[in-house]
Amino acid sequence: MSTTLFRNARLATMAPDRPGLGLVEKGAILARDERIVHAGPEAELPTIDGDPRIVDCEGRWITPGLIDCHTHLVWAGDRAREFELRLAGASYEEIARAGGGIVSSVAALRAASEDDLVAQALPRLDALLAEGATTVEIKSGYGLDAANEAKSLRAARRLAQERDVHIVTTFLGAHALPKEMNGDKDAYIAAVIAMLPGLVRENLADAVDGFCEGIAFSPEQIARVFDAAKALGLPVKLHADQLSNLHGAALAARYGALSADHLEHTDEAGAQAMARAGTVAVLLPGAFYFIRETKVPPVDLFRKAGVRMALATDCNPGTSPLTSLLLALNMGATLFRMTVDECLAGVTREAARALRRADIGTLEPGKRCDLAIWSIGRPAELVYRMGFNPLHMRVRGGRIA
Ligand code: DI6
Ligand code: FE
Repeated sequence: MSTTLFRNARLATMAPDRPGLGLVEKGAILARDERIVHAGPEAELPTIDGDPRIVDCEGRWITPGLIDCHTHLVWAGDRAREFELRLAGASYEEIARAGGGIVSSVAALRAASEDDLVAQALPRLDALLAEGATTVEIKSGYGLDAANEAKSLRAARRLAQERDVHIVTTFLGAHALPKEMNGDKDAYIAAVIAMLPGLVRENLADAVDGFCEGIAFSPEQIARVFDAAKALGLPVKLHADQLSNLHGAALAARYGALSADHLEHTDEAGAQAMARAGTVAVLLPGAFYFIRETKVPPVDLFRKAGVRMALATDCNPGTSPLTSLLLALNMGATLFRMTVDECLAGVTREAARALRRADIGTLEPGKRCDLAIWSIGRPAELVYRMGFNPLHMRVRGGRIA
């Protein structure tokens, strides 16, 4: 058994039973093996038997390790050319309809080996880890056939062997229509459903996602995928109401989804349905910023209805080539007018909820000792600054990562 004491620290515990960020001045965290046994005032530490390893935090702040609960981190190539076309006036939807967009990333991913995918994803993962991430969700959705979706998810799983991080995988077969389906979305949805049992057998997917949008799949088509996922015991989540209101948030809620994501066009009924179902709103300001959307997600409706809000990078090659959770925090506040407390909860406690992970996201006894230790004067600095990384140390399972 190994015991580690992080002392002389200030804590933002994010504990739900404490107000705001659950702050503790003169705090300490005691970890036994992978778990927290004490997170609170140093003066209230339990007696420690044996000879703990002691980390003097010199007054620094400790938050839970950050959680990026929505990324498409595994892809091949880049879409910088498309970026230039958009700068010249083309819209995201025009590019998608002309065979660019997601479909061009599909060709690149199919041509890449699993090793290539791991190698190309690692620098992006490293950027997230360098800012204190300890858990990262990764979706497939650039393979769009059984072999290439499985290859993507295997590459995602392998990242957890290459780096000290927890990876959660999501199957996003219903992301876009591949060329070879010749416009037949229903036939492709049937193919997506047929991919599920194999992915389950290989334990490649922790959840199932879809893209519900005019340029992607209809609510009815997504419902078919969700029915199949549910029958196999897989939780679902949804890219919903990003570019238009197809009532994706309500659809996600109807299926008890872990989260509904984007939500720029969600209406009051959608927010209320999410609140009733406990579906987390995952807000993605990087995509909003990058494709220059003008309609912000209805944060106030979410607050009023009691919908929990998470923030994530949506790291992907087309609409959010963002590998900074810290910048996502600033964008959540600046673009969406989320409070500092909401932003910080959004990349810790609420992101854990969006992944239905009860063992991470707060600093409380019994939770995994995944920490980010910051050289800052107060937690609001993490949200306030832009392009500055004050991470001092990352801790995973009680060990310095
Ligand atoms: N919504 C998005 O913003 C990304 N996927 C999705 O469903 C876009 C992905 C891409 O353009 O490559
Ligand atoms: Fe996404």
